[in-house]
Amino acid sequence: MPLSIITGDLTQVRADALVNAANTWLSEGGGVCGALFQKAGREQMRAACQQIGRCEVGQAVITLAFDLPARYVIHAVGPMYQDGRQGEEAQLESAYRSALSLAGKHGLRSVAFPLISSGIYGYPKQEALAVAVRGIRAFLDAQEDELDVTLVLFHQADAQLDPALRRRLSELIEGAQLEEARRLHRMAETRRNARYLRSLAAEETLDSRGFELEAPDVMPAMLPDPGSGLDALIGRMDEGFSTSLLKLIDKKGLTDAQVYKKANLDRKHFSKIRSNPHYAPGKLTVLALIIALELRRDEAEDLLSRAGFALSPSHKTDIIVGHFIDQRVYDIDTINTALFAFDQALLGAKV
Ligand code: AR6
Repeated sequence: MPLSIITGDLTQVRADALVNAANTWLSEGGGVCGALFQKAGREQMRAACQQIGRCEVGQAVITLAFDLPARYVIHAVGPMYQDGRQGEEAQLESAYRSALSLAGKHGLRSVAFPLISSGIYGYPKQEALAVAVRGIRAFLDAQEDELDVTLVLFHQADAQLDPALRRRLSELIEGAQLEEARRLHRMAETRRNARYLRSLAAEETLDSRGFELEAPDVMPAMLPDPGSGLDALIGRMDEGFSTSLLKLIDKKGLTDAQVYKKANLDRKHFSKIRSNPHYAPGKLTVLALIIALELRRDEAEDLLSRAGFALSPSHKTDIIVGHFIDQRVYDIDTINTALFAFDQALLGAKV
C-alpha cells in the first residue's frame, strides 16, 4: 500500500486515474484543472463534466481521461480556504477519501493526486500536505486491496516542514558534514605522516652502500587468532536478514499486514521478503521495516547489518531516519515528508 510523494507535472504521470482539483461546477479552471482539461482534450472533457453537472465540496466524480496517459480522471472538489475554522480540514480530507473510494469502486490499482486546494483555493501548503497524507493513509490502512497512491507536488518547495523540525535536521546534517570534513582532513594528515615515516624507514633499510636490508619477520603473535570468535561470528551470520525480521515480527506480536502497511511497502514485495530466507533487501526497505517494527537504534543497527548495511553518520537519509528513531517517532509518513523535503528517496514507496 505504498504512498509516494514526487515532484512533477501531474499530467505527465502514468496512473490508472489522475485526480483533478476541481470546482463544484466541474468547469474548466486554471491550475492543475486547466492543464488536465487541455491535455485530455478540452471539448471532450467539458462535455463529460457537463453531463455530470455538479459535485459538492468534499466529494468526487469520475470521467474518462480521453487523451491523458490514464484511464480516468477523478474530479475531487476541495474547499476554498478561509481561515481554517470553517471545516476546511474535514472537507479536504473528505475530498481525498471520496476520490480514493471511487478508485476502489472502479477496481483501479494506481491513483495520482495533486495537492488539492493548495493553489487557487489558498490552502496553506504545509497544512494541505499534512491533511492529504493523513487522509490517504487512513484510507489505505482500512483497505484490503492493493492501491498505489502518488502525491504529485508541483514544486519541491511545496513540501514545507515544520520550521523547528527543519532547523533541527539541518543542524544535524551540517554537524555531520563538518565532522566528515574533519575526518577527511585527519585522514589526509595521517597519510602524509605515514608517507614521511615510510621515507625515513626506507633510508634506514638501506645499508651504507644503498642496498636493501632484510625485512624483519612478522611476529606470529600479530596474526589474527582463527579460534572460537570466528565460529561465533559465522553462527551470527547464518541468521540472515529474513529470519531476524520474522523473529522480530513475532516478538512484537504484529501481523504481516500491520508490518507492510506501517512500512509503506506493497504486499507482493513483503511476501518476497517473507518467503525467501536469502532475500537481499535494499537499504530503504530495511529502514522502512525498522520504522514499522519501532526498533531502537541498537536494534536497527543490528537488523541493518544482517542485510549488509549500516546507519552512516554522514549520510543525509541515515541522519534523518536516525533522528526519528532516537526521538521514537515511528510514523512513516512524517519521516517520508522530511526525507522528501531534504530531497532524499522515500522509505518503502515504489518511486
Ligand atoms: N501538476 C501538478 N500540480 C500542479 C499542476 C500540475 N500541472 N499545476 C498546478 N499544480 P490548483 P485548487 C499544483 O490551483 O487550489 C481551478 O481553477 C498547484 O501548485 O490547481 O484546488 C479549479 O477549476 C497547487 O499546489 O487547485 C478550481 O476552480 C495544486 O496543484 C480551483 O482552481 C492545486 O492548485 C481549485 O483550486
